Amino acid sequence: MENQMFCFQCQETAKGTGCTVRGVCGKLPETSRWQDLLLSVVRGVGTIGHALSEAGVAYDKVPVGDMIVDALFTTITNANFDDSAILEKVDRAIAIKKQLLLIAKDKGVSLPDYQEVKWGGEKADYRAEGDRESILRNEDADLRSLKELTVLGLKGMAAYYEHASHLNQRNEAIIDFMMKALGIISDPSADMDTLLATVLETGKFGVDAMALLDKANTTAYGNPELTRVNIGVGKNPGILISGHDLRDIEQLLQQTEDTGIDVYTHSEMLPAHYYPQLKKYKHLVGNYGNAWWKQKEEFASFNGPIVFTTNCIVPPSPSANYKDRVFTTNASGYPGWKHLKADANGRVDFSEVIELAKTCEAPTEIEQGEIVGGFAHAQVFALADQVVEAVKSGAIKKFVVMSGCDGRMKDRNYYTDFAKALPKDTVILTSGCAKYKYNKLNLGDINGIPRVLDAGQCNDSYSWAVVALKLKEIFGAADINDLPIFFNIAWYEQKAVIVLLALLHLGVKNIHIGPTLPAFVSEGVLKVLVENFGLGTNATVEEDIKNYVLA
Ligand code: SF4
Ligand code: SF3
Repeated sequence: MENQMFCFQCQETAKGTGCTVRGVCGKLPETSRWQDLLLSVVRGVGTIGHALSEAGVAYDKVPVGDMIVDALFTTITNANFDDSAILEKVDRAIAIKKQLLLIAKDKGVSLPDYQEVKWGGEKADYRAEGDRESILRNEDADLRSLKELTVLGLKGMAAYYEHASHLNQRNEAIIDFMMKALGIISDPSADMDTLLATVLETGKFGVDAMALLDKANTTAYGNPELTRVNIGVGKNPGILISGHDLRDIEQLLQQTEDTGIDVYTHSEMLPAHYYPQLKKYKHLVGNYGNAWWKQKEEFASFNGPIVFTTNCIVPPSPSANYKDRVFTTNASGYPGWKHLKADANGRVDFSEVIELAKTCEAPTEIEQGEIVGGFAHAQVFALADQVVEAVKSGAIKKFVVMSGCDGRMKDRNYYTDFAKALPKDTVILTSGCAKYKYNKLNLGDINGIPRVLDAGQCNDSYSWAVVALKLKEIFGAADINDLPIFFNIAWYEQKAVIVLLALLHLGVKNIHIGPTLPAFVSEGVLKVLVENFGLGTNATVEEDIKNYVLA
């Protein structure tokens, strides 16, 4: 049977090869087509924008960059299922493309003759162009793999860039690179060497994007600090906020102050509690639930409104009792859920959410206790003497970086079992929603240093790179790979792809990613990654502990 769609960008892809009928995530073929179309237009915009820059033609890059970033982010796994919202973005991208084409014509800049550049953007052609764009247009598996590694890395980079831009931190060099890379992957004649170099350069700009977001978050909200987060509930009605956008939670906290409504974080929003300028709000009372994939049960028992500021959205079942109380912001969207659009100053009006919350019951308690986090680079540096002493005395023998994503597949129990089986002289360094596999296990501490150090969201994996570089300096190691650190990373969506490429750029070797290797890494490309970077995947808990922790 002919494919209805083709998508293989996430770890849960059908049969480990690609979703061809509908997404395991719930993405329908029509939505997939419009996402493909959006990516095609964005590749055209990137190609033209890059050609203009190369020719030294100045133009206003901010709206172009913001559009590219939003479009890439929109196509990330589980972010946006709303066809009409995606098609609006297509229209906007085409309008920008036309403006750039006019500038190129006016300035006499010659453009490559790729289909993405030539296509005129007629509405009647949307369907055909969306179908043409399919990932399978690249017939050579290795070339396709490198092109996809690049664009999936760009999606993750775009997500981080967008959060930073909401806090008024932008970086033209990152946008320039995005456009250059979009141009390279549009070129039908791009060869392996060029594409491999582009993948690696994507990692470099991934580091820059994470550093930019780190600067944006810490400038606005202070450095994350050791924090105990309540996982029980209070008596007031609550609003649950999920996703990664700190500017949104700040605005929600400001607008709910003195209203009698409490605010709870869900999944990747948990680290908001670690920032001094967010934790100061008394009505930010706790974290409700777990990682994204448990949302169906958890949203049902939360009883109040839910706000998604980014992925990961799980489509609700038709009988879900919470369907009428979910809202989205930024690049996220779902048909039938109200989208709250920021105004020109970036202000999001949450009054409708707040009024709805006032009519809802308080959340039903699903657990009690607390979790500890806030170990981003500044907090770890504050503990540096203690950490160095523990390493020197042999109290800490190994650090295991277990950052990344969580997911619903059973083989992810590996990570819980692995955390439990680790010797007591090891410390887990985590970030991203992967932590929910072991952050409630009470794994204890080593001389007062908790055995699970949570830096924050997936982008805060950046902190572990900064900490590793600092340890290298302190211990006078010649190479980052000489440190007693093992990278055993769980992945699900494309933000994990940019984190991986960033780590490769920083020279980290022998990273393990699991629970399975990406379908978009072809055999040929895997061989290159294994030979040059020692990339591997997880085996059994016992084998991995023996070979990489005790070794
Ligand atoms: Fe399939 Fe993942 Fe793509 Fe969804 S995002 S369609 S689950 S590969
Ligand atoms: Fe999680 Fe989606 Fe990847 Fe940010 S919220 S890490 S999966």
